Amino acid sequence: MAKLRNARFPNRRSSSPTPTLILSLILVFSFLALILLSLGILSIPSSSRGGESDLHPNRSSISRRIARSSSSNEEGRGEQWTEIISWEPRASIYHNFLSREECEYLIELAKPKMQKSTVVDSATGKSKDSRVRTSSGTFLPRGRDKVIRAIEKRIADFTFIPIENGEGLQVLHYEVGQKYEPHFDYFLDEYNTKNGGQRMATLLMYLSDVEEGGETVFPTAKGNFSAVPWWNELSECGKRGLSVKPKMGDALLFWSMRPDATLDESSLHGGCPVIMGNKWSSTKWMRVHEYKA
Ligand SMILES: O=C(O)CCC(=O)C(=O)O
Repeated sequence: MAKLRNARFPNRRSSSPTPTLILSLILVFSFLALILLSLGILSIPSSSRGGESDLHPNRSSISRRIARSSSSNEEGRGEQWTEIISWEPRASIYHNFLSREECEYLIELAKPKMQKSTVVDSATGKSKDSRVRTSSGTFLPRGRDKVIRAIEKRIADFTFIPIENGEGLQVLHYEVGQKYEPHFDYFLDEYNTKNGGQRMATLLMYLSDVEEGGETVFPTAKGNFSAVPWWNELSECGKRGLSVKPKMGDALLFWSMRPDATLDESSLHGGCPVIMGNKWSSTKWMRVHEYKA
């Protein structure tokens, strides 16, 4: 009987792993996990609402995400990198911020609603027609749909300014000869700062390339602006300051306020006349406080 029992339930000591073996295996796996963590191949999931829905991810998570999408191109946006172009005003370009599909989507959404652009009357704070701004445009409400929500989330991640502080996206269209003379984005009247306070920063996203002209120019930027690599490609207007040539998908971020919250006059900027082609862009103005959309 005893023999039979032994046959059905073989001797544990001879075939099951010993405590020393189990301990060694745990040690080896822990060691491997530590190596993978230190190489960044493995990551510990964040406990904060799934990570992606955070409004304020830290810098390393952004750079990891950028690095990941640039290597696998998983979002169809091409290689992404940022470039500081000026400290006065504080301005940088985020290359390939939007995909071609996102650019085309915004244009198609805006097209049926385009109206002649207006400017703010600094005496009354109300919108008025003006010869300084000859483009056409329309606003797309904040959080309007999934695509816009994804873009607005990306803007918040890049700028560290909460989605709630942003105005709706404005889509602009400039035809040949159309322009926006140099101006400030901040307000000098009380009427326009009641909702959300002052405009602190602007993100200009280029939805199309422009064959000639149409640069965004900062005429009072400090620094040697003729040193930019694209100097020879600029129009006469573009050579009047630090200029950015529109390139589909690129985004230009600049700050209208300094870190000490004073208004930065070097943020004066304008859209040069388009000489050849069409210019489509989208502007996100960001306020100091929540902007009630
Ligand atoms: O189109 C541009 O390059 C400039 C646009 C602009 O100045 C604005 O939207 O405030």
